[in-house]
Amino acid sequence: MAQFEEVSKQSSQHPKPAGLVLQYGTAGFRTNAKHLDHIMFRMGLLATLRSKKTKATIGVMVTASHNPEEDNGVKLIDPMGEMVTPAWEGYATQLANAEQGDLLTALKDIIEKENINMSQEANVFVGKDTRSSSASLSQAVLDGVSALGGHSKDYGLVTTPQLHYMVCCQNTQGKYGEATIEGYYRKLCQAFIQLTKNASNCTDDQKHLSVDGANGIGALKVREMESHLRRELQISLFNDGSKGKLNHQCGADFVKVQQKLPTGININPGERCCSFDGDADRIVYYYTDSDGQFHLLDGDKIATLISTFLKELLTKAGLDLKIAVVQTAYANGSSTHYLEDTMKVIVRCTKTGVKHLHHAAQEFDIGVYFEANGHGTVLFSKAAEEKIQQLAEDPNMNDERKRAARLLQNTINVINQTVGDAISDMLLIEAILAIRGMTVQQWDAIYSDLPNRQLKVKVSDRRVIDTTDAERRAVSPAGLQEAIDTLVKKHRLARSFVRPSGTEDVVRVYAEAETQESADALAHEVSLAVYRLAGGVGDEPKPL
Ligand code: G16
Repeated sequence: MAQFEEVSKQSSQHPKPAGLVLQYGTAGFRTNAKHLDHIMFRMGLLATLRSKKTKATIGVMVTASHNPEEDNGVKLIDPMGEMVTPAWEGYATQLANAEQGDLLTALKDIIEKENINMSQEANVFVGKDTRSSSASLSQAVLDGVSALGGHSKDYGLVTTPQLHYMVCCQNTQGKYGEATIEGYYRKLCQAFIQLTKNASNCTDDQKHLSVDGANGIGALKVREMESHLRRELQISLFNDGSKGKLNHQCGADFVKVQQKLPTGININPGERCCSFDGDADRIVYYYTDSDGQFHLLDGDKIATLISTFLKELLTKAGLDLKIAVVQTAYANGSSTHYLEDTMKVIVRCTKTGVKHLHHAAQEFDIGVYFEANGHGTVLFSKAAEEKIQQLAEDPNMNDERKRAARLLQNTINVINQTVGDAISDMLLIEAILAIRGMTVQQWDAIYSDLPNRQLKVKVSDRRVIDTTDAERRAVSPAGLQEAIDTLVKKHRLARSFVRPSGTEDVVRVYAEAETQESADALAHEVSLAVYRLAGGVGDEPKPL
């Protein structure tokens, strides 16, 4: 077949280094950019096959998100804008690791297993972040698509969630929105402006927000969007990429893990700030108080703010819809208690990775999902959206219920339901704070986080760690969980778990306890247990 000859020919321009084996991780392939050219070409091939199989447009985003500038990676987007399904993650790994001479066999194997009609048209949307390696790597994706005769549309520099949104718009024939960047800004900003009309006496101070763009794509896109906001939100942008390095001492991951201000930001005590990550799919908020103390409002606090707002609106609208919050093991214990005991909402815990949270959230009328690291969104079932619309349009309905239904409609429109989206989440949070006349301090005071600490441990092969119970317990290596259990017992209100990262070559350690000293000590003790029992490399972890 001519198509396969073309694949053979083109793949020789994107050869696989013999023996290199990479796994599809938490959010696709991710490693140093110099190892990724063949992966990108092959993901172009795979996306084309997926498009032929689903008869829909597929997305390929070239990004390594929160990782350092020298890394890169790829995220595959399925027709409704969600992450690609697990079976196809398996195919991605097979195709990525087939030696050069075995590539056609691996490709034909997928075609046969999935019974793909190769004469079916294929469409692939491609986007990239601002890393220096992204231009040539996204070209490799485009080469892969064209080698299999697929059509591609190159969106160039976009945030990951913007590409997810484009894919969903395209496959819903514009029902979800227009598949253009301008269309995205218009839909989100119009909804934001409608929402903020419900805020009374909002001062210029309350409309002001400082944004740390992580020196990445999010900064560029915030600039692009600003005019659509008609000064209803006034943004001071820091780390806009004009001088600093991507994600270096800044961005959502740095702020969350280090629990401190990013460099390159100038704020006064009490001022509201947020940080995006390198591809703008995560957001965290923070402020400093008059004593200079740093206060973080992470994904858990965001989920609490949003679900409280939605629950109140549902009550006012008189709508009986089931709302749940989905978290991971990283969720602060205080947030889970507050949600379950005070707010009385259903809480679910899944493995790390938005694909898992997204899936769990789909089981409810309204599923609010957030990882503590600030990656999350809200999903509304079709039935829930219809009920809200009926109510908003019912001529016999009283004003208060109608107003609540309209607020819910605009809330739906400001949210990017395809995946966590820093820009969309920021607009939603800003709208909620404005409508409720709430300061960042009042939001922070909803509950108090248990002190916590996250550490990374280098081991020779992180796959020796296997976990169960939504990653809350380690089943291997032998003795590790028992060691963690013993260490946890030494501290009050303590909890700790370990898991291999799916985006970096490290084991992650999480600990929380009654005091910061206790959380720090526990995190260090557990790190030592990982180092000793799971093949640590380099120096032994030192106390904090
Ligand atoms: C990705 C995933 C997130 C996950 C994070 C860290 O985020 O999309 O769901 O929480 O990696 O994963 P891990 O702990 O396995 O390294 P991003 O923003 O880096 O794409």
